[in-house]
Amino acid sequence: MQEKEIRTIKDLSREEFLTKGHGACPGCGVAVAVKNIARVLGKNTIIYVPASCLIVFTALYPSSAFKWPFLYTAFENTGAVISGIKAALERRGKQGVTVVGMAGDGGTFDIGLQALSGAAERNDDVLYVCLDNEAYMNTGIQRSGATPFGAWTTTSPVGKKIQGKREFKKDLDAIVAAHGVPYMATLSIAHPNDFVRKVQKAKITNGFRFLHVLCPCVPGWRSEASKTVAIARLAVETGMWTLYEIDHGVEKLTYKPRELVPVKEYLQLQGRFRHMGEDDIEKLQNWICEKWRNQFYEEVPVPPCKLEKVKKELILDEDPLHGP
Ligand SMILES: Cc1ncc(C[n+]2csc(CCOP(=O)(O)OP(=O)(O)O)c2C)c(N)n1
Ligand code: SF4
Repeated sequence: MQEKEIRTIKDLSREEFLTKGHGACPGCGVAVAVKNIARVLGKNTIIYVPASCLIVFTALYPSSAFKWPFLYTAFENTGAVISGIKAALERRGKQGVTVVGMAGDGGTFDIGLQALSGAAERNDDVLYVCLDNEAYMNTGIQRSGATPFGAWTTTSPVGKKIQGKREFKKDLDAIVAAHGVPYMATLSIAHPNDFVRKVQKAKITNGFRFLHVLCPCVPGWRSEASKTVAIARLAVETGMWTLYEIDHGVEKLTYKPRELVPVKEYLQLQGRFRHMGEDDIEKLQNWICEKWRNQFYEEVPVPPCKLEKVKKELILDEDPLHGP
């Protein structure tokens, strides 16, 4: 059957597949992302979720907030399990079922990378979604390969020797792209039309598809629940998060900020960056500018990437939920 094309969020069906009754924190970016992905994927879907916040807040045995068949085994296995589910369906002659795995950044960037790479390299007909809240949140906020430079976590603490994470975020998208998969895209919950179009494309493409969603996390980012979407938007406006897709080898920037907002505006809404001094902010700003130049120089003019001098200390507009 021909899929109805989803061009804007208004084209989405009202039918929910992640229902009420889940236990996510108020303002959870993961919950917003999954709810909307589920509305695009629709009825004929099977989901696998490894250990992560998502499994804890949606599916503690024997109940589940998903209206889809649901499977869970181990943390590192998302890529392998979704490939296995699809193979079993094919063996039974069942067509038209979307098999989706939804893992956190810990389960994708770090612990699940091998299985993800295997499924991508074989071009298995599955959809892999990385719900990136930039740390191992479910087990108490430990740093992952996705945690940005400077961020406080329990394993990248703030003290005399180090001031938050010293390494920059791993470019997982480049790793996935290097497998030559048919479709991959980065998503933001603050750009709903771009979001649903990409999920729709991922749904109807054959072969391995990868969606990477930035998901602000209230306790982990030490932010206000009411600011989740604003923070997600600033991530894109500052260039900390880039919205693009690679569709059968054609790379396209799907949203280009008019000019990059200084990264400090993004940092100051989050307690995890509260300790950052001028030097570290400048390092992060330079990293963003370099990232733009490297990735998009050929295709789009580099947005003005001016580095403003920081005149005052970072100020949180409201108290964070927990101080570092
Ligand atoms: C092999 C293995 N190592 C560690 C754990 C413990 N563990 C369960 S959930 C989790 C953190 C998950 O982090 P992430 O994938 O980023 O998802 P989030 O909780 O942030 O949504 C860890 C370390 C495990 N279940 N299996
Ligand atoms: S800890 Fe973060 S990712 Fe986990 S449920 Fe709460 S807001 Fe969502």
